[in-house]
Amino acid sequence: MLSGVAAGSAGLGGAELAAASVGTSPLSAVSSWVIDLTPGWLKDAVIAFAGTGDKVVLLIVLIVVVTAVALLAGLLERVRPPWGAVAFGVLGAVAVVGVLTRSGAEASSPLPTVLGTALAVFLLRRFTGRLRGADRAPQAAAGSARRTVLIGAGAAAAIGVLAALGAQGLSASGRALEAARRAVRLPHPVRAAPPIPAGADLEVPGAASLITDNADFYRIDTAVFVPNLNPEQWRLRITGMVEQPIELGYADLLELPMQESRITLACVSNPVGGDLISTATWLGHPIRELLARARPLPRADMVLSRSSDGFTAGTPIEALTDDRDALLAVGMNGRPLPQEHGFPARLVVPGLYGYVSATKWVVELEVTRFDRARAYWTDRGWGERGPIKLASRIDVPRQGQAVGAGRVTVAGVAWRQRTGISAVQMSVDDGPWQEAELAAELSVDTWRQWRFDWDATPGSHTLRVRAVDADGREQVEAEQGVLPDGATGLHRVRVRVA
Ligand SMILES: Nc1nc2c(c(=O)[nH]1)N[C@H]1C(S)=C(S)[C@@H](COP(=O)(O)O)O[C@H]1N2
Ligand SMILES: [Mo]
Repeated sequence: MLSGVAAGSAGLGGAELAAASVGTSPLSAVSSWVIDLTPGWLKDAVIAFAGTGDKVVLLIVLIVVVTAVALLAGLLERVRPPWGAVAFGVLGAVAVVGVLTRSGAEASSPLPTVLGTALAVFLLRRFTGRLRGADRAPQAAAGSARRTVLIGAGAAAAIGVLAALGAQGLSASGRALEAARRAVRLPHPVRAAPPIPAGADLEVPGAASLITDNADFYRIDTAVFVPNLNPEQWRLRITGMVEQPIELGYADLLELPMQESRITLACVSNPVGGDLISTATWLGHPIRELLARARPLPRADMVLSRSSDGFTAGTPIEALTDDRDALLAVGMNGRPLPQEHGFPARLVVPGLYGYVSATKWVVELEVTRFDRARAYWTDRGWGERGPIKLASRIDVPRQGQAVGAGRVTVAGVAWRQRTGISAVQMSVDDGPWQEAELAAELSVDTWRQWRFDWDATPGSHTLRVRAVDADGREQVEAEQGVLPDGATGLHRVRVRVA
């Protein structure tokens, strides 16, 4: 069994190391393959249990499966050769299929997997062959032969694990890419975001800051390993139902007039009171202008944006062409997009949940129709259109927090992108709704801070918040889960007052 695990570990480590310079990493390809194949209910269960640690869970499951196969291969090869080698061959073949199903796969993509499998088979046969030899040898020689195998296998296992761990950091393309990203000089916007007005940021300690730092911005995507897109090779194609397909590179994009917008991005999977929502100052070129150059056919009603790793989002074409200024973004809070947020370019569309609009690592905009094309999540039970729902959240005090009696500041955010917020109200222990103080509005596409001075009396209390949008519509109180098109219900927080 040790022979099997050692050979498997060395094979996997070798494959990951090889993938740092050529082809595709089998771990990354198989994990995204598994994500695509996982049924929606299971995915939801894993996310409910592990949250954004879902990918760590997946990697652990993969490693457990590989280890189990390796243990079995070791046993089999010892007693029934060559069935252990066959087991590794099957595992390798499955991984090759996984690699080849990824979008953009080439003939060289499975090379690391093939090399790793060959290494694993070679080491397995070598170790178990030695052990069989030891069975026939005189006792003293047998003991020393077994020790040699033990040391060799231990070393192979350790080197394999180190190689697999180090491969990501060693990846030449990864390091070169981060250097290229840092070297990017973003153009100045022709339309800069107005300065933040006084009174827009209430700066209540513990409450969400008005603009989220890049490092704190929520991250949601199906990518187990962040795609590495070299800006020199990156191309965006506008295809499908257009009179004039167009294509542009990163340098071309940076020459185009840029605009700055403060937009609050939200995930449809954000539960009531959740933190899958953040705000940044985005720098980008209006997608409307690019589409105008491509001249969409009048019957087209959707743009299917596609990322380099095969993710797709279906956005109503009017949301990309109307005056909301949907952006092909290159900058986030004054920096080139961080790799996890879509470098070199992504879409940011005010008013729509990310899964139908905010494609990161975008490489294609296919102009099409809702009755012809389906996007990644709409194929998995989520709504076809995803307008962001009116919602509000209490940031301070936190659930379960103990506070002193007397004046307590309750504060948070409310949002209804495209429309704006006209009021936020607070209710204590299901009592009457009272008006909270609203911060100044940055834009209708940005969340709005609010605060409420609460005269807290000793005991346990429940605070509830609700918002009213600028059209006078009240936030929906009926509770609905995030599936299929975003949660509704009021955020409530229980606090203890001493
Ligand atoms: N390529 C790609 N883009 C993607 C996704 C993805 O899985 N892959 N997820 C979308 C979803 S569901 C959301 S909510 C936003 C999140 O963007 P962020 O990670 O920058 O916050 O990205 C969108 N863009
Ligand atoms: Mo999302």
